[in-house]
Order: sequence, then structure tokens, then C-alpha cells
Amino acid sequence: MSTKKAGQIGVLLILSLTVLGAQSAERPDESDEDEWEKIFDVDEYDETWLVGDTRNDGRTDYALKRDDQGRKWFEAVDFNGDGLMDDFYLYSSGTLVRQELDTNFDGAIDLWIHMHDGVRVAGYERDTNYDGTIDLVKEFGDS
Ligand SMILES: [Ca+2]
Ligand SMILES: [Ca+2]
Repeated sequence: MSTKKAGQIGVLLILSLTVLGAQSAERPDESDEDEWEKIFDVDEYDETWLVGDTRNDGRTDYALKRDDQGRKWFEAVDFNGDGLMDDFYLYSSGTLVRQELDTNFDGAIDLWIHMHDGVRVAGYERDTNYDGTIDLVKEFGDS
């Protein structure tokens, strides 16, 4: 494929993404945890996401959604490349507020990390035996 042809396809893709983006304009102004879409199956990410294939194996392993200001909003990573996202990031106004991880890759979140100021870990919750119930809570002081 020539570079020119690839460029044309790229433009067409951007145009179609723009149209689809305009159709799904219903977005809250601020990140709302209830609205946090955690999609595990990498094949279920639609055109509202920017997806990447960092392993170059033809399969999505990274997805990013930006808010209407262009800031990071949701981010997901398939860390072990098994086709299920296992590392989720939630941002508010471009600042990381929470990270949720599936540390044993069974398709269920078992570690919730709460951030303070986007940099410091404010605390975390764990489901250490992977039964779906949080059994370890750690909160760090604000000092
Ligand atoms: Ca995975
Ligand atoms: Ca898990």
C-alpha cells in the first residue's frame, strides 16, 4: 500500500469517527463513577474509543476515551494480552482519580486504587482471595 493511499484511508477514518462522535454527544461534564464503562473484552471497544495495538499482534490491547475538553477520561490496558482488559484508569478533568486492576486476569476487578491529586495513592481496596468481596482496605493519611 502506498503512503498516499494509506493517508487517504486515514482521513476517511477520521471523518467517519467525527460523524460517529457527533452522534453520541451525550456526555456528562465531569467524570461520574456511575458512568465508568469498564469493558473487558477488547473487541467490544467501539468508535468512541481510541484503540491501540501495542504488541502488534493485530489485537487491541489499549483503549482511551477523552472528555469533551480532549483530556483523558477512561483508559484501559490489556496487560497480559489475553484479549481481556485488566488495568483500568478513571480520570476527572484529566487527573487520575482511580485505577482498577484485575491482578489475576480472571475478568473481575480485585484491586481498587484511589489517587489523591492524581499522583499520591490515597488508599486501596483489595479482594485478596478473588471471591468478589473486598477483604482488605488501606487508607493512607492526608499528611
Ligand atoms: Ca488481560
Ligand atoms: Ca481478578
